[in-house]
Amino acid sequence: MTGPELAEAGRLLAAARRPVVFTGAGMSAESGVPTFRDAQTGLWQRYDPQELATPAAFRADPALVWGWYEARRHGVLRARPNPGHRAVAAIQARLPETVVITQNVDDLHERGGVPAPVRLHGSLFAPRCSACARPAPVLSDLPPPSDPPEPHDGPLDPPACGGCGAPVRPGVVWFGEALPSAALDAAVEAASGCDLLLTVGTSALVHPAAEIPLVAAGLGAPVVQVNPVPTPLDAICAVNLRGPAGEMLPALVRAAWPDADAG
Ligand code: BV8
Ligand code: ZN
Repeated sequence: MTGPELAEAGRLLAAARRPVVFTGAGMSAESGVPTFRDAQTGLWQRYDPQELATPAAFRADPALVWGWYEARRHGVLRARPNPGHRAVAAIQARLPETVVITQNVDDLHERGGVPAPVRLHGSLFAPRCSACARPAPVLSDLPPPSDPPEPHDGPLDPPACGGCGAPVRPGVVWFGEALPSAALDAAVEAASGCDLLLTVGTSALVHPAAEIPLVAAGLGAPVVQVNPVPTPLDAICAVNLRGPAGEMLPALVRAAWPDADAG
């Protein structure tokens, strides 16, 4: 995509000093990490992700839910950051006040050069005890990603907490659970003070995360969306870049800073 949209988005980015980059599952789609909209594979296709990602599902069948998260963690370990992740890092390198806010539980922003994104929904790499919240070791039975193991695809008993013996759970936010208040506060603060919000690869259907772009727009900051399809955010966007993040974000960085290396 060239044309007026990209030029306008590039102008807005070049003029920004405190941008927010807000990302969803589409950010990692080109890295091979399925989005929540994508059909699940294997055993998991029988389940609705929004049902599996709940405290009730874990209570009912800990091995099923732990197995699902281990399968997703294996998938992320085999994945690589895509040019979109690197372009986000290039924006932050150019504009140090950039705040990256993600709904994703993969670690591809960090591996793509953004050391500390604001994580609204937790991480696949921060397991903790489901009873006493004691952090649990990330299973290091996995060899380095260079030689990824056979994908795990089935129920798996969660390990027991080293402190109280209760089942360990994934360090993610499940539906019906509150977001970590520090992360939510940091996200609202960044969106309230930003001079541009870039929303990338989100369907903006899950709350309260979906309200972050509205906070920025409500305070007059321009919003630029990167998504191959329309979303509920279209109406508040100054520019809609209709395409995949891995192509649109490097093109946007080049449009803003023609001399820049888009990462
Ligand atoms: C809570 C971690 C209360 C786990 C996740 C208000 C209105 C309506 C409902 C609610 C509301 N407030 C609360 C609710 C209930 C619920 C909710 O929002 N339900 C929705 C479904 C209606 N919210 C909650 O339960 C939240 N908690 O409210 O607690 C409370 C409060 C105080 C005290 C106690 C309790 C918790 C929500 C968090 C749940 N956890 N993830 C896990 O990952 O397993 S949410 C999870 O789903 C993701 O993190 C993400 O947020 C969401 C998926 O959305 P996206 O990331 O946008 O991905 P999606 O697949 O939908 O879309 C992908 C997009 O990318 C598409 O648009 C596609 O076109 C695009 N795309 C595809 N390829 C590309 C691309 N874009 C660019 N490039 C590409 N290549
Ligand atoms: Zn414990």
